[in-house]
Amino acid sequence: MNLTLECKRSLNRILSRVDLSKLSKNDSKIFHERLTQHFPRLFELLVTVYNERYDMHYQLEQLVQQLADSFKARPAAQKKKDKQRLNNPHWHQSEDMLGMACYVDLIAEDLADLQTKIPYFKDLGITYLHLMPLYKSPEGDSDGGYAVSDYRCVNPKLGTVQELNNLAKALDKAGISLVLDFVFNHTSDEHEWALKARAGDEDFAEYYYLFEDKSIVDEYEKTLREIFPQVRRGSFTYLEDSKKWVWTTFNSFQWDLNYSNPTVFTAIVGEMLFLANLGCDALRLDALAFIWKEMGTTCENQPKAHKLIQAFNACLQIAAPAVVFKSEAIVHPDEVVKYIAPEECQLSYNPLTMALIWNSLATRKTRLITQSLSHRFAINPDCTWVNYARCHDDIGWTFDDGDAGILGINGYDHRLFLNKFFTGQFEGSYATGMGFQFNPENGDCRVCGSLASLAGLEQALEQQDPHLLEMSIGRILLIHSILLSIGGIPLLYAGDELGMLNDYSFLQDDHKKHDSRWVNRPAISNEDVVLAHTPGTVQNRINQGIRHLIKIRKTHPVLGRAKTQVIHTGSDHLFGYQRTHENGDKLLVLCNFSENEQTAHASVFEHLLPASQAYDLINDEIITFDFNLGKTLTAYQVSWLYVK
Ligand code: OTU
Repeated sequence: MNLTLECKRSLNRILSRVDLSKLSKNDSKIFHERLTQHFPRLFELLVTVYNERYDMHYQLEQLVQQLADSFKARPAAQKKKDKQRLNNPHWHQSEDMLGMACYVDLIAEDLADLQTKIPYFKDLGITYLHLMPLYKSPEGDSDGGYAVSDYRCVNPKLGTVQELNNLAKALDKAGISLVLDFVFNHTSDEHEWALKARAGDEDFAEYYYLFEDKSIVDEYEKTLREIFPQVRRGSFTYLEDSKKWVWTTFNSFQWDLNYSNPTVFTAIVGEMLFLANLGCDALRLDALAFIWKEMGTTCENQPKAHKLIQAFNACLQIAAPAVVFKSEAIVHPDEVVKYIAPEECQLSYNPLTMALIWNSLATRKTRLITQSLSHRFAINPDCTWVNYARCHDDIGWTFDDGDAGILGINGYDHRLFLNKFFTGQFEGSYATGMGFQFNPENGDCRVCGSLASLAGLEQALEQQDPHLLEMSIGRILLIHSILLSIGGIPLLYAGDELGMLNDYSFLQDDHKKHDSRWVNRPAISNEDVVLAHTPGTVQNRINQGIRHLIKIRKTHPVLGRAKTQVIHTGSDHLFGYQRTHENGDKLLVLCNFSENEQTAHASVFEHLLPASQAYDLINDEIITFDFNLGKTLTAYQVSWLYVK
């Protein structure tokens, strides 16, 4: 098939039928240019996914109309940003970038009040703010907002769309990019589409996966992984009223959207562009691994899921190119990287580095992080990792069993150990965490807990033991030092910069007590902030330590858009990497993952040759290389050795 010819014909036909009259002359010119550039890709992708659908060409027409309408509705300020970002596609790689994720109502009263926190964000250096889902969602349990009842309506408890708009403007003025969730794998069962489907509307029934025949459900179940086995076994929920099974990968009130129906794709593009037009800079693609289902497979990371995400990306390039996608694929590392490309997701969470940092903290060994990241850290140079240690979710141990196997580590057994260690069930463990979604069938489990509690601060404070305190502070700063220096956007989870501990109050809340992820979603009060700003407190040492590292990052381009190479340190307890900027600047990073003094082999200095001295950015001193002794680091010490 001659795609280009067919594509041209298709576009011409579409253009003769859609109504572009509402676009201004200039907008019309831009829209046509972008269509010419991106329609061929979009066409090819949608033909691949929907070639068997009788209504595919009708849907294409609807889609182009949707793109034109959304572009028309795009505020002038956003259009201006489109231009700027197209001229500066690497904006997310700057050393100035620093992210934070927070819940609006756990850090402020509501959206209006959040504006009063902007000075705090600015003072810390935040330039990228992910506000956890703030859309209309069911009362009671809404999976922390990840069950969306209306993408175009802000949760009334948090405010209004107008207030969100105002906030977006204020953040923009403060140089902070706004990141919003694009929860497109599922809607809540209270979304208008779901309500209509439930009421028997045939068109809307096709928006979801509804089955009367249990044997189809059983057939799918054979190869599916259970994501929330403690919510309900399997991935389907029986609807008593309509006597049907509905696909619910997560909670029973989160209905998976049926993307095999192209109407769903078009409808969701409309919702996506509505969010883009609110003035956000990035959309976090929630649970993107699950959007395509194929019987006989795990229904995760399917090739057509990638095609669809690329198609969404093409739509964004046409109607809102300032916005980038962030992939939330918390899956096997081989699969994580498949979502990362300028044409798919420009940003991605880095779940492997996250898991391996915690792993090294538990084992005090760096063999697995070194072995894994030496061949897995590099991604497309136009794309950016989002490096995090904690977020609102659980921790899953998504390292590769092959990488572990090379080192003689049995992946399955090792995960059991990590779960025990971080839930404090392993003798000598310093961590205070909780299990999440234990699966009795395979023993699988994930871990929850705040960064500080998992790093030992909770236990140290309970025992009032100065040595344990020192060690936990050391771990907390070590973790942040890696996020801030390894390459990518460091993403702090609000409260971690204040040393916040686990919050057990969720156990008293009927809507939350079954979901231990709430233990790591503490409300942040002014007292917490004051404590962290009071000299002499543990929290202050953590806060000051993190701020010191942030300052260094922001003033050294080698910590921004620069290459990362993991190195061998000659010690099983030290992790090291080198950053190289195109201006010639180099940085050698060494981190000690143990409570004891450790020495890196002198060969690490070779990465900085021909220099014979480097500037220790953290300690603010010049160090001369000792080619006989190497470099010794104290417990949990980190060295950032910089050569201009
Ligand atoms: C995401 O996470 C969100 O981050 C969660 O907060 C939501 O509950 C969920 O989607 C549903 O919207 O299962 O435990 O990559 O790890 O997508 C977290 C696979 C989750 C999953 C991830 C999901």
